[in-house]
Amino acid sequence: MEILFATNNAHKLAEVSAVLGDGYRLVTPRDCGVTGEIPETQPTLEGNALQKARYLHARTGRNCFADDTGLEVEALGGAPGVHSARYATDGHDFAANNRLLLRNLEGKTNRRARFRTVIALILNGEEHLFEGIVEGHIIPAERGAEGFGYDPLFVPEGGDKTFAEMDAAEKNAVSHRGRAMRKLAAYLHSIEK
Ligand code: ITT
Repeated sequence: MEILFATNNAHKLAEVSAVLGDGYRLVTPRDCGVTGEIPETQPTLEGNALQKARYLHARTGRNCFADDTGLEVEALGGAPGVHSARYATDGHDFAANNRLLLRNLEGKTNRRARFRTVIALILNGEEHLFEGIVEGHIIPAERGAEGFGYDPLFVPEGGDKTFAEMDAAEKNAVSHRGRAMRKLAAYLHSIEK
């Protein structure tokens, strides 16, 4: 089956295709002639995931899905949350976002945080949502060079490596996106039977 994934983030694409496996051919917005930013202007992850999927579905008519992810830090009242991409600046400046996060957590003993992903799937015109959450904590300085975004600062519960110290398979096994994607993959498998 061919399915369109509404992302411009190459790291996400690699993580997601590893979970879906060989039975699915993932195509990108660029492959379908849709270039530029896909709007994500809603106040929730659910709203943004649906907005991105609907935007692409309206332009291509294809089966598609989109993911929106936020880092929710307990001591910051759930921030940066839905604003995770543009926490420090207008663009996707991962280094600046990480610096601001560390600055805002200075002196705080509660470092608990979680990543939450919502995936919106539009399949044969019907919408479905899948959620994945991973609990963990924010460490005081970046560690590791894999992954992207806040990965160098996030240690998932039950281990001591950051996501940026894991390869894609290790991260997918416990991550927010891996969890949401396995729900999506199980749904696709169930309807193909
Ligand atoms: P697309 O919208 O093109 O898919 P994006 O990078 O904007 O890519 P999101 O809106 O879902 O993706 O994510 C918002 C931000 O959250 C993103 O820019 C990263 O800083 C952070 N983020 C998302 N997933 C992450 C992950 O698995 N690990 C670390 N940080 C992540």
